[in-house]
Amino acid sequence: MTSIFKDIISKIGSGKKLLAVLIDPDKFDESKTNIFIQSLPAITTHIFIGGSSVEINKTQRTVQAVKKETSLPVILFPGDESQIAEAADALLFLSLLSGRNPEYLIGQQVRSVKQLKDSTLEIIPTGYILIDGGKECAVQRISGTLPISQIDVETIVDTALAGQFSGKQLIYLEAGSGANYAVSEEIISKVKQAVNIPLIVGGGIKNVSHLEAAFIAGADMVVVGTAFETGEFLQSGRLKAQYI
Ligand code: 1GP
Repeated sequence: MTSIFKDIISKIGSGKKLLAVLIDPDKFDESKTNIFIQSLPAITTHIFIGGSSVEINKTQRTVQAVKKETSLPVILFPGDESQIAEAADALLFLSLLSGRNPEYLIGQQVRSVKQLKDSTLEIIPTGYILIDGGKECAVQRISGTLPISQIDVETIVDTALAGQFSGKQLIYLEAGSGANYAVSEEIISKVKQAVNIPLIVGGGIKNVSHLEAAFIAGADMVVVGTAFETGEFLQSGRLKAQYI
C-alpha cells in the first residue's frame, strides 16, 4: 500500500485539499457504520478514529467496522496509548506541543512503543497544538494543560515551527472538539506561511463555510467530527469551489 503520508504530500502538491472525518469510538454506533460512511460527502479523503478517553477495545471494534465499509485510509488519532488498533492504516504519533505536561509530550509515546515496534501501522510524527476554542475541551481537561490564546499568534507560529524543527511531519492546530469557535483564519494563514510541512486544522468546524474558510486560509487538511455526528455539516450546503 502507498504510504499514507506520501499520498498526503502528493495530493497537497497537486493543489488538492483534504477532509478528514473524525469518529469518536465512544459516540459511534457500530451497527450504523454503513449508513454513516454512505452519508459522507464525496470530498472526504480520510477517516480519523480517536477520542480523549475511549472504553477499552472500542477503538479496535470501530476500526474494524469502518474498514469493512470503506477503502478510505483510516488514521488513528489517539487520546492515549490504549487507542492503538492494528487494523488501521496509520497513526498520528501526537505530541502536545502547546502544553508543558511531559506525559503528553513523551510519556504516553514511550509507553506505546512496546505495541508499536512490531506494528505495521504507519507512524506519522505530528505536532499537536491546542488553541483556545472558547470553552474548556477534553484535551485541556485530560492533559491538564492550557490552550494557547488565539491572540498569541506569535507563540502559535513559533510552536508550529519548533515542531517542524524537531522533525514532526504534520502540524495539527486544534481548537478542541465541539469548540465554540474554530482556529482563526489569521492563525491558519500565518502558520501555513511559516512551516513547510502539511497543516491540519480541526475543532469547531461546523459547516461548509467554516471548511472553505479554513482551506482558503491555508489548511491542507480539515478535520470535522461533531458536525457530522449531529448532521449539521451535511445540512450546510455545498462547497463553492472544487478542492479535490
Ligand atoms: C477534535 O479536531 C477535532 O479533535 C474535531 O473537532 O468535533 O469540533 O469537529 P470537532
